[in-house]
Amino acid sequence: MSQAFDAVMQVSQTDLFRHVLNDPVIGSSIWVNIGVAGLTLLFFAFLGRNVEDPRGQLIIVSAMFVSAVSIVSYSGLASGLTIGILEMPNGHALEGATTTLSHSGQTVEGTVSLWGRYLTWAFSTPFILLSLGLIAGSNLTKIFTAIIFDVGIMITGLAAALTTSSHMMRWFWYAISCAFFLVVVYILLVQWPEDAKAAGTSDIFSTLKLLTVVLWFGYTVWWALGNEGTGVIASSGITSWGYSAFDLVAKYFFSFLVINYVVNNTDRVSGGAEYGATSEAIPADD
Ligand code: RET
Repeated sequence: MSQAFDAVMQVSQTDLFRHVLNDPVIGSSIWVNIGVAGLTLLFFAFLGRNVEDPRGQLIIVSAMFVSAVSIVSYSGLASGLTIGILEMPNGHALEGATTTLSHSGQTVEGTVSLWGRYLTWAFSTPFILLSLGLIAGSNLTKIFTAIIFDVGIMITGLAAALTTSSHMMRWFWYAISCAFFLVVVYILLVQWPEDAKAAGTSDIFSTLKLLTVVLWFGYTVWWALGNEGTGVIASSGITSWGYSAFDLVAKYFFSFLVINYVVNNTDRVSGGAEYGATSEAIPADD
């Protein structure tokens, strides 16, 4: 009787908050990143403190914002606000799966989805691309194109994760997301390297490009393997740690490389003191 009651129990936000806090694997995958994001943000502010060039500052602020969004993203997950327990549709590997809440021992139907990640990637990854596009010296059209398709990747990825009506529709969303991803890959591998050559930033751009393309494919494959995809990795904790590990390199190490480059090569990325000015006057630099 009590078993049957547990299985249909509604899971509250408080339950999810406590579940995360008490599950060492999911919990650490979230809380570690809040700490690292905060520390990197302070470190980056320190590192970039003497850059006065407006275009250089724009690249630095853009890279720093990735860490700022990360704190928000992981706080959403830690608080249980952007987590759900989803019952997967017929045909999904985790159809009929149950989750035992770590704080109460109660068993509920469904698998844990950390869907807030996909939502917040829509706000963090555009700034990765903005800093890359600016370093490559690309034009507004290409930067805009990369960013809107990138937002498209994340929102359709969110749709794939949240769809519970049909197994096929989950993968249909996934396919749309991958199509958008190919547009971004094309810009990264074909368009921006040429721009970077012209801008004299090929050396750093090649490193950042490689890091980005390899890791972003990593996220894509990980989704397909994880508890929301084929379920080859059925544990939501391990799935979450995969993304958290990718994040350490794709966000913080990436931003470090960007900011460190700008600090040491400000003249290469400079657009002059009037860059972006909105009137004849040159704005004060502090
Ligand atoms: C999803 C699933 C649907 C198909 C594709 C995906 C790609 C995700 C990527 C994420 C990159 C995230 C980063 C986060 C750092 O803040 C949504 C997993 C193509 C490329 C860099």
